[in-house]
Amino acid sequence: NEETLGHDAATKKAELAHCPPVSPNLRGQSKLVFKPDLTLEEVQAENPKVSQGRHRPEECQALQRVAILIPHRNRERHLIYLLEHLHPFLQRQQLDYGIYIIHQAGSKKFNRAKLLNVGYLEALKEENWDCFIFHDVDLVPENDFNQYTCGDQPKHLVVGRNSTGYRTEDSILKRKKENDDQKPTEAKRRVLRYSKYFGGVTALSREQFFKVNGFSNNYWGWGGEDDDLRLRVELHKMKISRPKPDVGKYTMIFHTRDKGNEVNMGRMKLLQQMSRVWKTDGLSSCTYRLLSVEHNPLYTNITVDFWTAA
Ligand code: UDH
Repeated sequence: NEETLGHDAATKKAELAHCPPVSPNLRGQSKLVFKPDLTLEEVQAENPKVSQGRHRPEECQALQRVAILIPHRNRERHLIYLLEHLHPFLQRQQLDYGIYIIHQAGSKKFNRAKLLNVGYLEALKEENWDCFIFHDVDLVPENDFNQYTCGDQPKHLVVGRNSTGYRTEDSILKRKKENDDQKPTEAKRRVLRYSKYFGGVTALSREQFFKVNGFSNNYWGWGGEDDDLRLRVELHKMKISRPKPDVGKYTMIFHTRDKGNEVNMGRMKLLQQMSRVWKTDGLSSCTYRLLSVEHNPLYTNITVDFWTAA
């Protein structure tokens, strides 16, 4: 009967050995192909074992439960491509994972960081995830040795992107800094001194993200929120780790700047306030109106509105 079956399944799970630290199913670097007319239904058919955006290995007990959080608005095509590549990628890594899309309703200013705070808070209502991957929708990992797991320090997983010739982000920033305003203000110099790219795709454990009070909620439009998180991490004496350049490679799907995500001209000022405000601006103060939580086959869709009272 059903009760016995349930018991058997539970016993079987308890008996499963832990998965190895490095999965035997990894393939390394792969060339990514994006079919222009690919549909979500096709991706669904390619992933019959994924249910409600979740999957865990059958052959062993995953080492971590990992939630992938993707901020989203009006990037449906990118989402299809990312899902197509990410599901098999995560399965090859033998992870117990769930993919969450956090969708900002309306057409007002986009807030990537606040969406990611919402994702963290809402995902934890469903499962006590060990690890969170904060993932832009347009970045597709090329090498499955790039582990989507958390370590004892926060991780930045994007070392190089095809769009910038896979140059490491530090070398890009260095050049940018040299070409920037001839005479940067003292305040700007202070902020830039730490400048190291921490955007695109990052991995923080549940505890690491909680410790820094998550992202700031105050970055509306493009830029700054990733630097703010890096400053929070550094303030808490954590050290960012990165994969080797040949492993941390991503293909960035080309796009132009989105409407509603114009450059945030106030970002430098916000960055300077970080050490004063991090305790009161973050997960602890993240208010939003939850419009819906839909469990789709390939992902959970969380839709929020920031512009009407919670
Ligand atoms: N995002 C959306 N919808 C938006 C804006 C942002 O889904 O309207 C999400 C998405 O996950 C995206 C992430 O937020 O990957 C980061 O935003 P972004 O892709 O605009 O940032 P990025 O730095 O690009 O990749 C900046 C604009 C590039 C214009 C370059 C023209 N040469």
